Amino acid sequence: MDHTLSPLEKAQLAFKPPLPLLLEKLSDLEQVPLDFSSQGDEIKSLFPKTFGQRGVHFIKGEGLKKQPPLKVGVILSGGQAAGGHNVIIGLFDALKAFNEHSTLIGFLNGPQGVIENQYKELTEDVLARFRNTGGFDLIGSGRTKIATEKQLTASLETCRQHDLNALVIIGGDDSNTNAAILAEVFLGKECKTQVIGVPKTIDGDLKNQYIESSFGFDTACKIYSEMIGNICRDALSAKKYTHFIKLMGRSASHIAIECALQTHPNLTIIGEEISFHNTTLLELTLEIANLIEERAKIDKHYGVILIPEGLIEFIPEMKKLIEELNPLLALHASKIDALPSGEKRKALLWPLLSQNAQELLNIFPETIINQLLLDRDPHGNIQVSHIETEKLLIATVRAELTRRGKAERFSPVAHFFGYEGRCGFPSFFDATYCNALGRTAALLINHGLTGYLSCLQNLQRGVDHWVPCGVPITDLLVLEERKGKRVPVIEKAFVDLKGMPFGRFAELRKSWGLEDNYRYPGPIQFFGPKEIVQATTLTLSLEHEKAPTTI
Ligand code: FBP
Repeated sequence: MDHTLSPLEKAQLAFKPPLPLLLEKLSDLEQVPLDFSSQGDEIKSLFPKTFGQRGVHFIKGEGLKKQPPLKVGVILSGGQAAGGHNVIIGLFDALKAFNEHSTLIGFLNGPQGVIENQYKELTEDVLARFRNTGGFDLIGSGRTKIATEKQLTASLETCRQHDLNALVIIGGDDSNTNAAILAEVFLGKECKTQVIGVPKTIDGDLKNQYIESSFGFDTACKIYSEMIGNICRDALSAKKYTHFIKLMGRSASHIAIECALQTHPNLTIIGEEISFHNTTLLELTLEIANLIEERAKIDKHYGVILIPEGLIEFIPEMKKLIEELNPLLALHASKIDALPSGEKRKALLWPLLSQNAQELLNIFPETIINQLLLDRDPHGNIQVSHIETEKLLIATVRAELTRRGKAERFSPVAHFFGYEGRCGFPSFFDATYCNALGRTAALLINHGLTGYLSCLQNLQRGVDHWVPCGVPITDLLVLEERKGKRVPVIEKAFVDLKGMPFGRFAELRKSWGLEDNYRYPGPIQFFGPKEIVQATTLTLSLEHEKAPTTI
C-alpha cells in the first residue's frame, strides 16, 4: 500500500503520551480496596460468582513478585471513539513490561471476532503504525452482542483454544455489561480467562461516581466545537443563514452541553430538559420561531441552533409515535418487505396508524415520514439516530413563521456533525488517558482480577496525579426492562439538570439568544503551550468542581 504519511501523522506516531506517576513502574504497585456499596439481591442472584467483589485502586508498594508471560485477547466494540488504538497499545506495552514473552491478539470486527475466532496477532511492528491515531481500523469494531447460549459457548471455546489469560473488551455500557456476563460465565465453567472492560463512547454517558469520563468524548466534543465555532463565525459574517446543527450522542445531551459551553450558540436544545418539562413539538417549534422573530426585529436574520441527536426520543408525541410504530413495523415486517415500493409500504401502514399518529405525521416533511416508516434496523426498529431532526425542526419552524407572515428572510441550513468526530487523532487527553487505561487493564489482569472495568480517577488534577483503579462491573449494574424482559445493564448517565455543567450552561445561555457571544475554540492542538494542548472538556472541570477528589 502506498501511503505517504503527513507530517502530523509522523509526529503522532512518534509521540509518547506521558504516564501517571503511579503507572510508570507497574511491578511496584499493590492494590488497596475502594469503599463500595454493592447493589441489590437480583443482581447478586444473576452474578453469584462476581457479585460483591471489592473495587481497588493501586498505590506504590511491594507489587507482585512473580510475573509469568500472559496471553491476552482484545476486542473493540460498538461505535468508534478516538483513542481506542492507544488502549490496545498501552495494554501491549504493559504486558511486555511485565514479561517480554507475553502476547496480545486482537479479535476482528468486534465481539463477532471472538464468536468466530477471527483474530490477528498484535506485535510491536503492527502497532507501530497505530500509535496515537484515531479510528478502530487496527482490528475493526462491531455491534454484535455475545448474548445467546450459543454465542457464549463459542466465545468460551475461543478463549480456551487460545489459552487466554484474559480478554479485554473496549466498549460502551452494553459491551461492558457483556464483559460482566462473560466474566461470570467463564468463572462458572472454570475457564481461566479473566475479563476486563474499558469505558469507551463519545456520547459521554458511561460515567458514574467511579468513572469520571469515557474516552472519545473529549476529542469528539473538541472536533464538533471547532466546526460549530466556524459556523458561528460564518453566520456572523454572512448574516443570512440560520444554522440548525444536529450533534451525535445517541440519547443523552452531554455532547450538546459541552459544545454549547465551548461555542455559545444562540440556542441549544437539551433532551433531558425537554423531557423534564414535557415540552411538546409545538412548544419547541414556538420557542425557536420566537427567537428567530426576536432576532429579526434587531435585524439579525441569522443564528446557530444546536440539537442533540437524542432529542426525538424525549419529545412526548415523538416518543409515543415511536412506541406505536416499532411493534407495528415488527408485526408487519414480512408483509412490508414483500412490497416493491415505499409508496405501497406506506399505503399498507397508514390505515393501521392511530389518528394521533396520522395527524402528527401529516405535518412532517416527506423525508422524515419515510425515515420513520421505511428505514428499519436489522431488529425491525426505527433507526432513531438516522431521523433528520434538524430538518424536521426547520420544517415545523418554517410553517410557524409562514403562519405569522415572518418567513421571508428565514434561510435555514441543516447540518449533522456525527461520524467526523469519532475517528480524528485523539486529543492529548484521550491519547494519554487511553494509554493509561490500557496499562491499568494490564495491571488488573496481572493482579488476577475478573469482571472489572479499568478506570482512572483524579482526571482533572493532571496526568501525574491520575490514580489507576478497578471497578467491579456488577456494582454498576441495574435491572432494566428490555423487550419485555428484565435484564442487567450498566445505567446510562443522562445530563443531570442539577449538575454543574448544566447549571453553568443554564446561567450563561440567557444572554446568548439575542446577543452574539459566539466563542471560537479552534482546532485541537497537539503541540504548543500546555494550557492549550492539555485542556480538558469544560464538563470534566465543572463536574470536578462539585466533587473534587474521590481518592
Ligand atoms: P457507542 O455507544 O457504541 O460508543 O456508539 C456511539 C455512537 O457514535 C452514537 O453517538 C451514535 O448514535 C451511534 O454510535 C451511531 O451508530 P452507528 O455507528 O452504528 O451508525
